[in-house]
Amino acid sequence: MSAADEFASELVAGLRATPRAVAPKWFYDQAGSELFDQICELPEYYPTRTELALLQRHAPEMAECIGRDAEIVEFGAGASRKVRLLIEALASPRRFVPVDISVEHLQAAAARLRDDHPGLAVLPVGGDYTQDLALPAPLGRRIGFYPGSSIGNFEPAAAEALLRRFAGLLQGGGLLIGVDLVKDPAVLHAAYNDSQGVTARFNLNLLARANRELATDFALDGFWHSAFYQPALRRIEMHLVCRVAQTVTLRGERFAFARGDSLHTENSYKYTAEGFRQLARRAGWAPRAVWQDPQGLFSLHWLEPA
Ligand code: AVI
Repeated sequence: MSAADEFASELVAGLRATPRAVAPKWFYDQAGSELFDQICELPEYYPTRTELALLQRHAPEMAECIGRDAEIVEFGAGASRKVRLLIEALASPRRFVPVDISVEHLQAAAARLRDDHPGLAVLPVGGDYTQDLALPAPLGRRIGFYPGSSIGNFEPAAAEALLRRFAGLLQGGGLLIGVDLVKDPAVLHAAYNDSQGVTARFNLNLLARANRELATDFALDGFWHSAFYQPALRRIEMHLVCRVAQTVTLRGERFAFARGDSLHTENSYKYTAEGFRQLARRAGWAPRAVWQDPQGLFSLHWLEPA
């Protein structure tokens, strides 16, 4: 199935469902990936800078956990900014394999990395790490890197399944994973409702992408971005809420939106460090070191196969 057919069939299923929902992986076309890179620079969006600071500060300890001659596989590599700090701290990494669904973005980031590290073998793999993913035969011990708390974008049961999948793909190697922490809801609210409206544009790009790729006719200014924290579930929810009633056609099927109807586009779960370690244990990992910033905003976990 082509990527467009897959997007169409998931969007049709999501629009038929009650409540309406679509997986956040569809945010990341070229425009969405660029908007996400802008989110990472926002003053309100603390996860990126906090995780970068943790990597800057603790990369030598992380490199010690990883060991020599490792092959690093980054899941959802995007701009591959964070892995640079790790690569610089590692002793003779064998190869870097960035995996991402947004292929153009991936290729551009891989080219930049090759320019900056001429001695490093970089082999980008375009694909969806939540589906069957064909990785090249490993060159040495394989270690996973999954920063950014993307694990938080999965329901806990799906997060557990993904951690198991990673264990299979890594063939006995460890996993370094970034996890956003439970905190003051006001800090979370600001991070997903930035004053420049970048997160709103990122959310709305999903509909713009559908219009571009699937020839749907969403009236973009007829939807607004809504993001709020659900304390009982420890998650941020993002929605696109209809403000002007409209009917949208997708692959010959018509979907009516009344004012106030919502399309749920993303969950972003937050964990306590211990809560995440328990999840990792259920997925067959043995949690080892944890690094956290002094304010307790974000964490990085080193997991080994149990
Ligand atoms: C990629 N992911 C971890 C981001 C998050 O914080 O859940 C995506 C995002 N959505 C809105 N802002 C950032």
